[in-house]
Amino acid sequence: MADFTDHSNVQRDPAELSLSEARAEHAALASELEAANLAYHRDDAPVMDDARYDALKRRLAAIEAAFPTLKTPDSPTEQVGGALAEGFGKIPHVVRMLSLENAFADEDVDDFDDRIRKYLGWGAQDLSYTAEPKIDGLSLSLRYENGVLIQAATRGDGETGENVTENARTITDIPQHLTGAPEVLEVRGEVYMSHADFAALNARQEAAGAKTFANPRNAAAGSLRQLDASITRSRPLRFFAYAWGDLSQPLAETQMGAIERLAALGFQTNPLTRLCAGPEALRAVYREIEQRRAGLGYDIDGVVYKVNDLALQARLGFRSTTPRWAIAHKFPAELAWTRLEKIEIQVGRTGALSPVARLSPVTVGGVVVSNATLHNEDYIQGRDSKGQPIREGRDIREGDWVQIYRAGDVIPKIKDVDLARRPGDSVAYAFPTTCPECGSPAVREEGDAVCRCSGGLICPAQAVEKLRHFVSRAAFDIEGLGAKQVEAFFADETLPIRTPADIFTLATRDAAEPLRKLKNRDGWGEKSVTNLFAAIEERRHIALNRLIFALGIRHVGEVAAQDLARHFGRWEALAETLDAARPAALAHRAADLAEAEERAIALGHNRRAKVSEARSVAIAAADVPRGAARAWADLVAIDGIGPVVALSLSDAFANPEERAAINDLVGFLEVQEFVKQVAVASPVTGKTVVFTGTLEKMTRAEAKARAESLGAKVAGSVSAKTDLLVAGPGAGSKAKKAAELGVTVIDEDGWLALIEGL
Ligand code: 3BA
Repeated sequence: MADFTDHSNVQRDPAELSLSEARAEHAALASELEAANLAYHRDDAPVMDDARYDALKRRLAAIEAAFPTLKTPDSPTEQVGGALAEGFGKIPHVVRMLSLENAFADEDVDDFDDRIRKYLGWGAQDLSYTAEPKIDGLSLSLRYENGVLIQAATRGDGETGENVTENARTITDIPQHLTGAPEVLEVRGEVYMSHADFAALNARQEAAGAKTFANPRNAAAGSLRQLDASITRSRPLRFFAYAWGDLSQPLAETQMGAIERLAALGFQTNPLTRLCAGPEALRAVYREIEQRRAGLGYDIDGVVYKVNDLALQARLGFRSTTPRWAIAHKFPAELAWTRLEKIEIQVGRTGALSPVARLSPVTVGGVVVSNATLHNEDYIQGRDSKGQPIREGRDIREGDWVQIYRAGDVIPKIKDVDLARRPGDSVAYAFPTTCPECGSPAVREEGDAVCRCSGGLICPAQAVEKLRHFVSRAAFDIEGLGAKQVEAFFADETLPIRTPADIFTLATRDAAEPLRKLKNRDGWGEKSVTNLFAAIEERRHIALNRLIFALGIRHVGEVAAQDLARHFGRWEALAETLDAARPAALAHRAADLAEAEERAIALGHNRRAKVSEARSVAIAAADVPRGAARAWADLVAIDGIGPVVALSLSDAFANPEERAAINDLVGFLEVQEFVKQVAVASPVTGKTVVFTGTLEKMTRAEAKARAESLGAKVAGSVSAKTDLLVAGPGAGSKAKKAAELGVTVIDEDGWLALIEGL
């Protein structure tokens, strides 16, 4: 991450400051950080994003390094990153709490309907949806057993939430007892605060000299997450039910029916929930709800559409974290004008140079915004990725007045620039040609919108971002070693962590006990250090997919990592295949380059330099050994792994520094073989299945997703490894080959019978 602050004046080297200047800046920074800490931890109302927080803290540390007398025990640099929300127990969700995919444009609604029809192989048949306001609150899952409320949990990360049972019991909309409910019933919905209650609460808070809340959502979150339930009781929270989790018996056959059932059981359900026959009707409800928005008396931020038929919902299932059968159509984001003070460059994990606009702080939709993304060089210049003008071609410069918007929880963006207010002496922004962090050349490859630092692990920004990624939740997820801590370790002189492998030598690094070195540093105490070492030790055993994801290789996300782990099973198998495939990977790149050049030449562009590069790579890779070709074919045949991912992996493994870091790391680990996560052991678990011919009761996509969710591996072609061929009408060569190899062949009905009831 880049080292910056968005103080409007250019930052001076701390060594050049006088003591009184340093003291003044130190005091200002310290108070800003303290306010941010309180806002974040106590009020659940962040006033700045992590990047800015970190930058301010680093500036403070730099000043303290130059003026050690300013470093007092109560300095924010002496405080631990951020006390986590302690005090609430954790509750694993029996049924995961998913997220909602967002739609912004009317066309997205048609796409949603199209995608569903395609997935289900649904022609012009009726397909109805529900539409309901999207409440801007926080999700809560309530567990009832034999009609008695026994547990309430926040969403958390979707897998595990916080136990807020005592607090939920104080909410009058939440029944403590139900009559006629299934034995087990988890009701899910949104906790929120009405506008009137919010205003009254803030008035009371103000009169009592207590802090006020920025918006109803923050007030609701802050009120629900009180360790003292009597405080929650005094806060007027409400609850709308709209979904469910674990169930001993279905609630109904349709979404609408289920909502009606929840209402009959005594829950508040949203009165604007409507049944719609298709996208056109959905858009009509969207406009109706949008019109009534201001008069509702509570905040909503869009309309949620869901497939009405629950059997279809089940068939559609979900993709990684979002159901295929639901979408949130968000209202247009709020806009605000402010001055762009400075354009700064952040360097990401894969070296991408991302321009960020440092703004004069402005409130957009209840949140103070002081940064916005500028995407890339073209975006600043007023062009999109295809070279078409955006903002009618207007560029963005330092000192410009820009219009900011926030869509959902994402980073604020810039919508427009006001040329009438552009200062006379302004100059076009010159995108850097070297990495601002390490000075290495920044290169932009043919067809890539992004300019990248070529420094690799030499670049401190890339190295630290890789580490942050390495410890992230879906990667190594080491308790007590989050992004903030790992950054502090990266900068540390006595006991540094510069590479992932360093994490695993931390406890035994040198003769002088690391415990003593760590203790009293950054708020570490004896207990937290011991816990940290234990947590690291625990992670020496790591799942293969987590390890692959943790390496932070470009294009290798959680899903690709899972696909690779499922295919190779063992780390060694992956590494061996990648090594073997290297010559073929290079040949693939050469062919790609040559093809791009041919196209360029055909278009009359002069690209001699590039052509010769392509040639030299092609020559280097001329005779691809048979084994390499086979390994490459093995790699790109994996479902979900295309040449882009395969090449990126190959490059990472072939890069000497990167490979050394990977090997060092793996040397400390015991990589577990990939285990398929299947809810039920099925007759197809671990089997390799091939679908061929026409399927009549489901689409290929659905068949594949279903087979995989049952633990099967779906392949595209029949080989000796195939266990089962599902052949529909028109099956040709694959059926023949299966017969030759003695592979079991069944038809679609046979397949459905096999997996029935699972
Ligand atoms: N419906 C939020 N998720 C929602 C059940 C699905 C869902 C929501 C919704 C996933 C609202 C994501 C968190 C979550 C319960 C998972 C709604 C609203 N439906 N009406 C489709 O009004 N905010 N949020 N909550 N399960």
